Amino acid sequence: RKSLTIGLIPADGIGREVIPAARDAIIAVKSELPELKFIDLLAGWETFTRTGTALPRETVQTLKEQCDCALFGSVSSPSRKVAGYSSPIVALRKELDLYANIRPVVSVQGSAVAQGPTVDLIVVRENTECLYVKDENLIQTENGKEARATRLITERASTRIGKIAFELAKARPRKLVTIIHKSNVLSVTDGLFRESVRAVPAVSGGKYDDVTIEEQLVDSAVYRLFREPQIFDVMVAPNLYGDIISDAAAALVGSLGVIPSINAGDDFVMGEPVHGSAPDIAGKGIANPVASIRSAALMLRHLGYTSAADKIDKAVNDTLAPAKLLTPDLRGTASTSQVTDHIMGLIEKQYA
Ligand code: NAD
Ligand code: K
Ligand code: MN
Repeated sequence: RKSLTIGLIPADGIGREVIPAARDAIIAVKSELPELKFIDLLAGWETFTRTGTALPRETVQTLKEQCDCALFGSVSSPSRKVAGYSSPIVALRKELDLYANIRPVVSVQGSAVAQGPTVDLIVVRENTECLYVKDENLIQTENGKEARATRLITERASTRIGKIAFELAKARPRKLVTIIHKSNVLSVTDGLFRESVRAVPAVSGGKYDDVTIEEQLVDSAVYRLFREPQIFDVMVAPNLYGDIISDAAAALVGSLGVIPSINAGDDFVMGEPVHGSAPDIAGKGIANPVASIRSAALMLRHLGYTSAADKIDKAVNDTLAPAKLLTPDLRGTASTSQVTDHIMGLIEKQYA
């Protein structure tokens, strides 16, 4: 690659405060990267209220035609139904076929903010189906309203997310995949997910023979996650369980504000902090930029720019571990820009 074109979609709330921090971190490692180009793109609730669409056609087109990858911030989706609105992040994952949501949750060594046992796991969340197909219906019956939703699980999507999980596990010291499901109750849907993931080694020609497979019902998985998170290595889950588990795991390492993710497909990757638009702190300049900065590193790593990603991650860890300069979510008093500037300063020092 001669150049690297990155779409920036801050969207709403603190997305607008933390995506610029992630862009700055990428710029700080530019000597490790091809020529950089950034393109600002619109999406989100605010865009919807102004233009009538939460995901303008132009945004999707520019991503497909001009960008190598993208960074997405967070969107403020209303919890009530609003005519004409649907979540742009869910739509983008579908449009770009970003079928894997990869969320590493790691406690920082020596950090005062992470309490309890050491956590080092990856949640691999299926990103395109389950209840997120959003096929919901509301009808009026004699006994009042009745709502139904479709939960879609396919062999194809379960197999391909399974392959991602095995591939990640293979490269890790413990080489363990834990399948998360509830097939004791949902034997058809979760049963298919479980069977499809279990079948991955058999259809992969011995490639994953050294990977151990375990499974855990989703409710007890959450229980064990809180009691003994060190038993997990790579957790693979259908969309909804994966969403919930990764937010829960975030609590173990201090804050949602430090957990990155990528949405990955075979042809495109989009970095995205796991957190939402945080309306309670938006506009105050105190959002933790670490989740977004780490998402940028994860995206670069996925594209093969290992040394650039290593430099960013090291500067982040060297900022968190001494626990001197932290945002309020980690019980500090620093601002978004103070933390970002500190991380940038450490990256520059690594070149010196
Ligand atoms: P949230 O993740 O926005 O916030 C949960 C809590 O964590 C809040 O107290 C918030 O202040 C805190 N927090 C989150 N990120 C932080 C950061 N970087 N630094 C410091 N504190 C941080 O979840 P929510 O409050 O349930 O949702 C708010 C909005 O975000 C909703 O409209 C929801 O639909 C949306 N949302 C979007 C996404 C996405 O864009 N993918 C994901 C989750 C929620
Ligand atoms: K987000
Ligand atoms: Mn979530």
